[in-house]
Order: sequence, then C-alpha cells, then structure tokens
Amino acid sequence: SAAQKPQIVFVLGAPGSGKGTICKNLVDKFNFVHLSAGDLLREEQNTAGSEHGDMIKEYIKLGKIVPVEITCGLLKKAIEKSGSDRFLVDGFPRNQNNFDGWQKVMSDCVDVKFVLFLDCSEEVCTDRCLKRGAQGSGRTDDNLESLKKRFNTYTNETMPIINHYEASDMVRRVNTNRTIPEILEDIKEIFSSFNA
Ligand code: UP5
Ligand code: MG
Repeated sequence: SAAQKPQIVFVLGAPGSGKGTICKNLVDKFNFVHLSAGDLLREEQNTAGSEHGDMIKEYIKLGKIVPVEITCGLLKKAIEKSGSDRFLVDGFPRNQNNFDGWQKVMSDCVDVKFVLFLDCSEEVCTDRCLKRGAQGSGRTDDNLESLKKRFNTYTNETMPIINHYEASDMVRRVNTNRTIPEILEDIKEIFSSFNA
C-alpha cells in the first residue's frame, strides 16, 4: 500500500539481557528485520577506511555510547537498504543524545510501536557475557573490567530512557532471568498485534 511508514520496535535491556538472542527468535515468527546497533558499530569499526573505526573501538571497550550521528546514520542506511517495513532495533536508543538524534532524523519517517524491555539481573547478565567471552566471542568488552563500565552506562544513561518511554506507556517488560522458551512464551503475547 502507498507509503506506510516502517514499523519499529526498540529492544532494550542490560548487556547480556538477551537482546540479540530474543531478536533472532522473533525475526521468523513475526517477519522482522533485526538491526543490532552494536553489531552495526562493530561492522563499521572493521570496515577498511572507516573514519570512525578507532573511535568506535575505544568507545566499545570502555562501554561508552558512540555519538548518535554515527549510530543513527548506520541504522538509517540499514533501514533504507533493507526495503522491509518492520524492524527490531536492538540496543538503541541508549542515552539522551541517541534519543534526541533519532527524534530529529527519524521520527517523521518511521512509526515506533513500543519498547521491548528485557529485564535481567546484573549477576545473571554478567555471568552470561563472561561465559560468552570464555567461549571465544572475540568481543573486546566481554571481560569483567569492561562489563562494570557497560553496566554503569546502562544504569546511568539507558535506564532513564526506558523510564521516559515508560511514562508514555510504551514499555513492554519481560523478565529474562529465565530460559529462552519461557521468555518467548511471554513475548508471543506482546507481539500478537503483529501478524506473521
Ligand atoms: N543468553 C541469552 N539469553 C539467555 C537465556 N535466556 N538463558 C541463558 N543464556 C542466554 O546474550 C548474551 C549471552 O547470553 C549469549 O551468549 C547468549 O547465548 C546468552 P545476547 O542475546 O547476546 O544478549 P545482548 O543483550 O544482546 O548482549 P550484548 O552483550 O550484545 O549487549 P550490549 O548491550 O552490551 O551490547 P551491544 O552490542 O548492544 O553494544 C556494545 C557496545 O556498543 C556498547 O557498550 C556501546 O559501547 C556501543 N553501542 C553504542 O555506542 N551505541 C549503540 O546504539 C549501541 C551500542
Ligand atoms: Mg547484542
């Protein structure tokens, strides 16, 4: 039909809360394209000749949030290139700068349906990321030192964004301190408005 705006669900939650894992499971069931902001940044960092490569590398290791011009630019490009009309945007917006930058550039051309908030304890999240690191994830931030920083950033900068969406009744919370089948069972209902 004529120019229906792409539908977006933001997927937020602490490092290791299961954003990537849950998104992968939702892609087929509900016909989404999955865009992980972190994956796009890691890809950009590895792109030969990228002018932002060194900066992204430094930010990720320190758990700091990359300026929105870079991240939102990568998301916008990926949305346009895919041609899909339904996206899971994983790990964004993470702070006020991200939120403002997205509003400025994207709010007119997409329709944000809700925020899926994966709520998981710091202890469980940390164990998962450390285990992934030990199994050879190759991620420079899957170590205790980086994880502490990632959690600080999450608590101080990302939680306020989730609370902001909560105030507009846009947050759908799921407890992800559980097995993947248990989580997916709850999530099915949250996504029931999206036909497959
Ligand atoms: N696992 C998952 N669910 C499980 C379950 N229910 N039971 C048992 N195990 C489970 O899962 C993590 C691990 O746990 C995996 O091994 C998985 O098998 C297992 P995953 O699905 O990868 O969790 P996720 O929430 O995606 O964890 P991730 O580490 O990717 O979260 P982060 O938010 O830290 O990482 P992201 O890639 O989004 O960002 C990395 C960095 O990029 C940021 O710190 C920041 O520096 C930068 N960044 C920006 O600057 N701006 C952005 O917009 C985005 C990122
Ligand atoms: Mg992830």
